[in-house]
Amino acid sequence: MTEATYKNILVDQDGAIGIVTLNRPKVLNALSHELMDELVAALEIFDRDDKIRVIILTGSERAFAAGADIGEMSDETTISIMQKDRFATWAKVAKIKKPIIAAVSGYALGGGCELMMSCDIIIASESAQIGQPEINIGVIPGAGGTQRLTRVVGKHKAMEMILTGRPMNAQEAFHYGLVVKVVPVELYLDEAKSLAREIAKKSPVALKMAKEAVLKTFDTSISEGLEFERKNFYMLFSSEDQKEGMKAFLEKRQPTFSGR
Ligand code: DAK
Repeated sequence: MTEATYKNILVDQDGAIGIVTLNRPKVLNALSHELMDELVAALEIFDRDDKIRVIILTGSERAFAAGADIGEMSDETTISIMQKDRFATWAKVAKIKKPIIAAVSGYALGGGCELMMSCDIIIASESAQIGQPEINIGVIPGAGGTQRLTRVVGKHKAMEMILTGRPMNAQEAFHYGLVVKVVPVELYLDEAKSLAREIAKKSPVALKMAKEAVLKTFDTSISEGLEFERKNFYMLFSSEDQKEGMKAFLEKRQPTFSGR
């Protein structure tokens, strides 16, 4: 799959920032199989591209994504949905090694919320509506919602959201630590880009090690996590970026990180 063949997403580059925009406006960016295949392909290309240091994932002002494509799912059976194993594709988003910032406006529902939570930092516009409404169509979250949402907002809020299907607005999402900043609608992408530019100045090797260590929190004990962190910390002392970063500090100048 190449950029020229994408039908459901747009890809763009702004300096060291790779931008993927979900683009199925007629169905509020419903996450069809084809869209997810394209999204994973685009993210993996950016992940391998040395010129890209940070990725932004966004949608439109009206919708980040209103969920998996219900039309595609409605006739599935237990066996057919298991055999398709779409989860394997979704799981690849969480395996991207570079930082991903989600710039979210409008609806981020169901799979849209789950996709957003697979990203590393979330910036929201004031219009964001974030939730897991699957209960309203007779199912439950299937791409990580019960686990990732609960770990961020806590058991009781997650239960309220998942059992009622009611979304939270941007301010609530900020209050619960799901999004790091809420800005007026016209600014959410600029805000994400400004954050991405700040992060893109850091050592790409250190960013990768830091992301990996933070994510480790979610599937390990504190002692194993601390050990993992320590090993990544030690490993960075074999990078040129560590030498450059510390030398630049001592020489009172800005570092230039090569990613080696
Ligand atoms: N799928 C397909 N089409 C959708 C859609 C969706 N999720 N959401 C909206 N659309 C379509 C609508 O059908 C409508 O199409 P037309 O009628 O114009 O042809 C168009 O987008 C505009 O939507 P509305 O007319 O409904 O617009 P409103 O402003 O009135 O309402 C809304 C916006 C977001 C409140 C409403 O559209 C809505 O409730 N949408 C569904 C939200 C939802 O239930 N989302 C959760 C879906 S379940 C898994 C991976 C992922 C998942 C599960 C497993 N594995 C890897 C195992 C995820 C599951 C889900 O996300």
